[in-house]
Amino acid sequence: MKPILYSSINCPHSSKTAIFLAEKGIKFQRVEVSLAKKIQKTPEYLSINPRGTVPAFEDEHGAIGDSLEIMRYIDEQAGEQPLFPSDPDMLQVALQWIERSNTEFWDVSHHLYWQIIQPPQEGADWEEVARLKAKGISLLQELDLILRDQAYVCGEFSVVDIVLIPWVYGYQRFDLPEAGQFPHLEKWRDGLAERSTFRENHNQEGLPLQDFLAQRAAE
Ligand SMILES: N[C@@H](CCC(=O)N[C@@H](CS)C(=O)NCC(=O)O)C(=O)O
Repeated sequence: MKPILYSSINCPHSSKTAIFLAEKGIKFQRVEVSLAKKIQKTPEYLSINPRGTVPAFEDEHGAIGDSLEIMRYIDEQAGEQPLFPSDPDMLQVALQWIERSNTEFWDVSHHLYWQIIQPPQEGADWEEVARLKAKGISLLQELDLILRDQAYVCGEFSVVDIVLIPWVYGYQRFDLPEAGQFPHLEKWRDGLAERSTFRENHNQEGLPLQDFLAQRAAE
């Protein structure tokens, strides 16, 4: 069977997983699980991923419902070029970056979204916005310093670059960073955004789940 990525447009975990699969040369079908319509909590989807989240990946061996688990599985299965570092110390560094991307980078993006793009009825809390932006700037500054001396976050292109790009790229919606503030980071970000794996897989929408299931039942 052709592998399936169950994902949702604008979901960073889905985007990074799709980019990772493409970088590993996996040809997959993308199926859209609309979060707005709460499709992730329907019995049909829960039977694929009982966690009720996207992304999930399915191949002839079964389904996996977590982005890190999917990426580790694929890295072992496919492609000649591993994207997780093989050196044990470097692997720990990479796993720490993945953890930080899921916590610190996520935190800034998530809360700025709910302050600026979908503000509460009483209006944005501008002190909170300033605090979140300052946190975002310090994270970007940290990356800019690393990228001053090397092309990629762990030296070689790796899973860490892939997991960070949806956040760093997404921060631009909040005018982070300001133009010219972090030249090394901007070069890295623009370079990654030029890769076809990024352009073809970041924030993409798949075939709606119901249509996909109907099509599969008819085969
Ligand atoms: N640890 C999970 C987190 C996935 C996650 O939080 N996905 C969000 C969308 S970006 C989701 O499915 N939210 C819907 C929900 O929790 O109901 C992973 O990395 O795959």
